[in-house]
Amino acid sequence: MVPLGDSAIDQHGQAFVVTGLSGLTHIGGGAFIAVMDNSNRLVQIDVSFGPDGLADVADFFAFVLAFFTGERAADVDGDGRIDLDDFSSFLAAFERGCI
Ligand SMILES: [Ca+2]
Repeated sequence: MVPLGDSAIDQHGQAFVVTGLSGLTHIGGGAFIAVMDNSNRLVQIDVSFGPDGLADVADFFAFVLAFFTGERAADVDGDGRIDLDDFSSFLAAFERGCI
């Protein structure tokens, strides 16, 4: 699991901070487009999956290790803190098979 960054580059090469996203739409392959809330921007997200595309025990152990070592990858909700909300969010996503 790799967290999304908190910034992106626009079509003019200018960096901007990505805030809340919604309206996620698959546009083909591993590419998705989301609407950045309270703005006039669309953000493209490129996603890749493991060979089987499913969450598995290796993903679970990778998250647990990241959680207990305080790695940024464990900040599932992206609020800058690693806490039980992240663990709960991860477990919910893991149960759905999509982390
Ligand atoms: Ca967090």
